[in-house]
Amino acid sequence: MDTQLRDEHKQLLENDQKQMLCYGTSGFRENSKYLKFVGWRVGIFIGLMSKNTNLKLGVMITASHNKIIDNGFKVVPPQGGMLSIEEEQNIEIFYKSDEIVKQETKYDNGIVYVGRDTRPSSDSLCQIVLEGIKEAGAVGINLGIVTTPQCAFLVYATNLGLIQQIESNQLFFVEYFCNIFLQLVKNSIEGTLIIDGAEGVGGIWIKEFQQKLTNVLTIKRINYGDEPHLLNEGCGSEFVQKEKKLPKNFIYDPSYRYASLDGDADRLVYYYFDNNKLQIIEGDRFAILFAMYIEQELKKKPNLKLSIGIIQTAYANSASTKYITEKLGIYAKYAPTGVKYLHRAAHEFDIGIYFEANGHGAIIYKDHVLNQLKEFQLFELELFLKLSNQAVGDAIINILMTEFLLNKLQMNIQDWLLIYQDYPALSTKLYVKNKQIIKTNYEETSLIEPIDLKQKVDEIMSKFDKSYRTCIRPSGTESVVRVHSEGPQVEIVKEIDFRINELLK
Ligand code: 16G
Ligand code: ZN
Repeated sequence: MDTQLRDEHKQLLENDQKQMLCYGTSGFRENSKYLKFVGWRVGIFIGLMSKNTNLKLGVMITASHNKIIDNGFKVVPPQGGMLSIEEEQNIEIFYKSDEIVKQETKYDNGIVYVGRDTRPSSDSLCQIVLEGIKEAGAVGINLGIVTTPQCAFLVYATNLGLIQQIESNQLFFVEYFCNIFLQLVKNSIEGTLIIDGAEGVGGIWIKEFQQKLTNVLTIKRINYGDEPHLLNEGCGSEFVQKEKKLPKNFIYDPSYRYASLDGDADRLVYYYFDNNKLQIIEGDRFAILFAMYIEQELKKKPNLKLSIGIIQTAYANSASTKYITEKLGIYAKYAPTGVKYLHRAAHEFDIGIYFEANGHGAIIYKDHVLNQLKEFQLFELELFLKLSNQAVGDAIINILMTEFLLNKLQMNIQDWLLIYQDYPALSTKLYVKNKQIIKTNYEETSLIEPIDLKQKVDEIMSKFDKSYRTCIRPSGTESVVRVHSEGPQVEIVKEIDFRINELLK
């Protein structure tokens, strides 16, 4: 079976003049027609990994906000989060190797949970992953259609012993978080929240939350997955945030709050629409809202010393970074684009808050934090942190945290937008043949190679005030180079963007 699948795979790639796949920013991701063999090898690899560690692992089958024809595999390590760099390299080597060398595993048993999104290819890819797991002599458990953060949380919770048998406990995720939310929010929250589910899995699972929370939170769902063939089309967070357009089936009411999820429910944006103007709450503002409340609570107990850090990427609006460091007095740090880098960097703090501008994000905290909060009688903050999904950034859970805070701080979306004003910014992309020649520093804030390009960029930038910046980086998901420029005046930002794009052509 292995040889046959591998030969088929290689032939297919050769016909289309494609290279073997890489385990990239968000796992293996490609057009689903290339993924059968990949899924089989991923299954074997993870089965063996579970048998070597005696821990439960997970695989999520999704291509998130990408086209419906695409799909992918994201491996969920025992503690949630992402694989280490070494493990990523190992899985890629394992997939690329000509033959599987039989190996003795440390333990006889292994368990792997497999979740999938609503894509048409997801079911058959799930079956092939399960076969791979079986081939490795481990047990594969089919979680069915779940969100990416739900899959990660179930793996995390089962390894912690919070949950015994996932098979008979599909709703554990919903019950666990609704239970905490209902302890936090006693009275009903005013207004209506419209959630755009991107016609994907998030829209489906929101229904469970909607029913359980009906006494405290009024949710209306749009694009909730009854038209799964329209996944991410004209709806969802990627569409709203990148195109700066309202999702299909939008229901206008100036008193409503709006939120959009992406195709696997790990990204979230909120927005406000009035007078024909759409104003979007991106990741930076979630980080600030969460941090403001945490700071406010911790200030009540000056003897409680906890380190807090906010992790952003080079795409964060500089006005947000300025607000975090100057107004909130919180340490802000950049990590490279991609959840895995932010998640890792956030672990350096007692309480680490990370968000990408595109709406991926979470609060993660060290083990001792909850006990300390209890000791200092900060019970509400303890509950708030417990509400955050520790396994990975979670759009649905971040909605609950946001709804609690807006209500608690008596803020509406306009107030949230008024906390600070974004600098005008422009993000553009340019199709290039060889994006790999572009190298940046670790934070992706400045260009390192090619040297002559760097010199030209520096020359352009030297003509403008220091408050203007531009970053150029190769995309990890497309054959493009991305340019992000910002500064106080929109006309100048446009000029910078134009000149940089000309250089790259
Ligand atoms: C992936 C990443 C996302 C990142 C995006 C950048 C995960 C789960 N997803 O979707 O965090 O923002 O790539 O794309 O890590 P780019 O490299 O094309 O700009
Ligand atoms: Zn996603």
